[in-house]
Amino acid sequence: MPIARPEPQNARVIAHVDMDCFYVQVEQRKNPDLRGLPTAVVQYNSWKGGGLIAVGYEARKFGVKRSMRGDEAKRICPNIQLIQVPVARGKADLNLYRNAGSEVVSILATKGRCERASIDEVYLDLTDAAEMMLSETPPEVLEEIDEEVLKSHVLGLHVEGNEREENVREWLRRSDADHQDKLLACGAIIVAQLRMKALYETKFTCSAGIAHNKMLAKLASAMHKPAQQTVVPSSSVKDLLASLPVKKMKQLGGKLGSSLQTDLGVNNVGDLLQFSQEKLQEHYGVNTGTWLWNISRGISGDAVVDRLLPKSHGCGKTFPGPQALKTIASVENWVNQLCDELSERIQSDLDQNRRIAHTLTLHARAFKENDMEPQRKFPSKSCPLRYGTTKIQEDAVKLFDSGLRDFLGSQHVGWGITSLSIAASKISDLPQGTCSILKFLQGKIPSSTSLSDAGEFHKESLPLSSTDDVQSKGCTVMDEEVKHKELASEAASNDIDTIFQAKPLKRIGSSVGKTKDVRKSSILKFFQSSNSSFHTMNKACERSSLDQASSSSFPECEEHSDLEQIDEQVGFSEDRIDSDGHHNQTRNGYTWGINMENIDPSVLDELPMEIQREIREWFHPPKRANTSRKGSSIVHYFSPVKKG
Ligand code: DCP
Repeated sequence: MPIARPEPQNARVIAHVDMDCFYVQVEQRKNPDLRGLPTAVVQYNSWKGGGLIAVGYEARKFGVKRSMRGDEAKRICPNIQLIQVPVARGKADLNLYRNAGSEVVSILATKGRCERASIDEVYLDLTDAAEMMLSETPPEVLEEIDEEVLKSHVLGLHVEGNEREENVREWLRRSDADHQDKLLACGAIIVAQLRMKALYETKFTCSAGIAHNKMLAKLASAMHKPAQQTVVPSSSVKDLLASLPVKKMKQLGGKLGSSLQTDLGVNNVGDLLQFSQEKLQEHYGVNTGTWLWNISRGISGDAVVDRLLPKSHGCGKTFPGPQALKTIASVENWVNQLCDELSERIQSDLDQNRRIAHTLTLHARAFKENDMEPQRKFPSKSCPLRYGTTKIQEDAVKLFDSGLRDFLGSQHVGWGITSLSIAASKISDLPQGTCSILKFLQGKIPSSTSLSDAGEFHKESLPLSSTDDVQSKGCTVMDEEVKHKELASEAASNDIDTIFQAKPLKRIGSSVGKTKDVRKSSILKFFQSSNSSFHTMNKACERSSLDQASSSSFPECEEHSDLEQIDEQVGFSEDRIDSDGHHNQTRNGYTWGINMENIDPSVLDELPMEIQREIREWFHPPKRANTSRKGSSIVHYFSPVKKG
């Protein structure tokens, strides 16, 4: 649902930058012989020559379109070069394109806040850079204006033939322009520079829109392609929207746009101007009504969010017609392959960006034979995400089983799956507070641990890997180079099991090459020294069998329609009386016997919320036993084996 946000008071300069025929450009960079030739990238499925997913501009001249299949494209453009998308695990592998997109993003992000909106497009907030240019070197004092800037399209600017560039130059340098237009002129210069830099460094061209908000910038970037840019002065907004079909507007492509057409007779966005805000609110509610009123005037306050990385990772596969999956074994096979890819991607996100995904979701499309309730959909299912391919696979299969049970209900009929996808979402940065936790632990841990060694502790809070030779960091100030290495190395760890295997760690900085038994500096060690009953867990950890620990627990499913039923299947926590008569809460069968009073509460405050909640519950169990199951991530961080 669109959200109505007023424009901020001060004028902004926002750019939307979109790569041109992106996958084709990536393939042409890989194989320069393709440059200049009509080219398209086709999907993995080779039926009728494969579906076209990207079409180069040379091929577009022949009428080749994305909706076509390869055979049809060949008919209308016999010389077309059809490049199959790379394949891994029996499906399209987009890593090549993702990485190419990241190359461009890293250049575009140098001039202001940057939001990566998709694999090949970003929004930039260039307000500060434009204001600075305006105060230091406004366009009117520039002796030279780059040709690329002069090729800009300025909406509403009257241009004629050869005078085009001259007219643009004049517009850019107008001393009598208002502040908003002057800012846009600076934005146009900055964006042209960024596009040139991207071309020079990556060999990719892109197109851009420059306006006062995201909505207008996005509309503008698509107006002149490839390798061009379009500026939207405020004075041109009314004309732009007057002739813009509603379906072309983001958020109006679906039901809302159809309703505007059929119920209100609105075909172009500008037609909305005839309706009062109250009238639109009456029809569509206060928020959507206000949003419609706003957009018809070019008002949109959405901020450019500082995000260079995707909000979630997902991968899927369709199985159309006869390819539908009809057995559990075939579904599991595909779920495993998808999980394999997902696991690799979230691991690389962790390694490179120190980000952890918290939720695993499985979506599917399905049908039943002789369906009596054709409208019943296969429910999407979610559970907390555990790192490690095997665990993700196990959980995803269980999510599928659960979804299938709900989908079939009491019916015993044949079924088929026509699409499967899994996603890792709720991605957050690794907690920052580990440094002071380390310092705290430092004080608690006797023996050889010195301040300079504190760096090793932080690893315990990560989903870690089985890298033998992992570098670690100190938690005080590091120089940039060290930080850089640290990101790669620290995150090279991907599975908590490793930590419990006491692998030697190699440090960087002053103590390079020094090795250390990680158990000596482990959070577990601290817990152990606090209370000997922790022994059970530590032993379990050393056996390093997170997989075993979790193998019997059903992942907690969050299904958006039927939670209760899932809860019955979750065997996650129970209260037990131990042999000494102590009341210990157990999780998956292992025992915690630590006194909450021994832990500085401020230290717990630095752990992720869900872990804090869980730890606190362990020590102060709620009256009802089974309430600590949701998002019990510490189990996923530190999962030991079941108590024998
Ligand atoms: N893509 C895809 N499947 C689709 C649409 C797009 O796999 N249905 C991929 C291929 C595109 C890339 O995403 O190259 C970016 O999509 P765009 O919609 O931005 O289109 P292009 O960049 O290919 O062309 P344009 O120059 O028109 O933006």
